[in-house]
Amino acid sequence: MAREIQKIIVMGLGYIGLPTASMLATKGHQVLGVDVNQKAVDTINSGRIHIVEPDLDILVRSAVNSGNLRAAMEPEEGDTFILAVPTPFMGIEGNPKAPDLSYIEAATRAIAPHLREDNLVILESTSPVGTTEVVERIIGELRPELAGKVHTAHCPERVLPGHILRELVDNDRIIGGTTKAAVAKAKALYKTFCNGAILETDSRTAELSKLVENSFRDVNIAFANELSIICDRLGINVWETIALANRHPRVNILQPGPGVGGHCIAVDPWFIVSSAPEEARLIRTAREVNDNKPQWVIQKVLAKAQRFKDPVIGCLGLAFKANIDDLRESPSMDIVKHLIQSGIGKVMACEPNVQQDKAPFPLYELKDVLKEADILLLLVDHTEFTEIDPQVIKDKVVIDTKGVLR
Ligand code: SAJ
Repeated sequence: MAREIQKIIVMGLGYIGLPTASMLATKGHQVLGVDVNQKAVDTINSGRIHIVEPDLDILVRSAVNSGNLRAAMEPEEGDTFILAVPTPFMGIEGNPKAPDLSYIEAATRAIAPHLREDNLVILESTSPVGTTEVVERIIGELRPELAGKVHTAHCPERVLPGHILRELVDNDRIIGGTTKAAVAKAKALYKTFCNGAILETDSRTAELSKLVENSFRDVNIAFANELSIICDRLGINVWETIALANRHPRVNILQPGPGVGGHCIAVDPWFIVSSAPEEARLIRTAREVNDNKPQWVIQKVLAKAQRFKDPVIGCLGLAFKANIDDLRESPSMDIVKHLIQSGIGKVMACEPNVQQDKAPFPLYELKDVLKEADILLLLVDHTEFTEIDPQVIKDKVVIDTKGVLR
């Protein structure tokens, strides 16, 4: 059967929407990407990108040059609509971690006037259970004549920042439709670019599966972080302990660090807690363990700093994980900001992946930090830091939150 070329409207041109829109365009679909940010729209239309992700610039350029991808501030009619907008926290007093669905609701309202019978609406945004039904309800309210005639499905994104393009193609994909027809339509579309298995389910199960994936990782990182604190108290090397325990055929402990950053793993578990506050006890505790780790690191540094009259504290790494430049929700940023505010001494932060104008405090070259620091705090396992010669730092107080300066 010949592959159907569709007109696809992608709402939200961020880390998920833009790669997905470009990928679909390079597979021959006519794609309109929609974003509320005029600058992002202009940048994309000129074949460039406004976010950092390896090789995305090449994909976007080729999609725009082919004529199959364009960006705009408003949607239009199409065959399939993909919602890839953020789901942050509400941040309200009393329930600060409740999910904020306003972007999804606004995107649904924006596409509603353009919907036609037999259209498919796919929610890709990570969402609390029941959100796909909310999308369906809004459409039903705004376009009652289309009730039961527009298909809706949840196809959660699962790509790892830094490897988005590879994982977009290779990962298995969950498709949760509110009807069987919705699943079949979504499956046909994802098959045009996805080599992984397409796994079919209902929308609520798909929503929870996505949240569960990130919660699984969060709980396991919390286990590692708690172990690191226990080992510190007992004077045992946590990295060696984990490496040894992981030699058991059914043990696979993750790695401790300065805390959990990024906009997914530190956020999504709260959506489960929000839906089942009494039941999600372990998931909530894991979040709290990970959120408290930066404070523990800060206290560790402050305690070591007592030994010095005017300590120079070298902080290695600000990004939320290794070999990326993303500072958002980074525990390292919080730690460095707090150390600067504490006035304990001179804080020299080093982040080789970030230009000075992107950082809210002075950045230093690695060689200067290694020369001047009394205390060396390793926060991110960037390659530049894992290659530091142990001889150069042998006389310093080293606090290594990632276990790479052994
Ligand atoms: N981290 C640790 N120890 C570890 C692993 C990670 O402390 O052993 C920390 C990292 O340093 C970072 C945070 O966890 O601060 C999150 O990093 P990550 O690499 O685990 O995940 P993200 O946030 O970049 O992407 C995750 C992925 N989810 C899973 O692996 C289950 C990705 O597949 C999702 O698509 C993405 O969330 C998302 O968008 O939901």
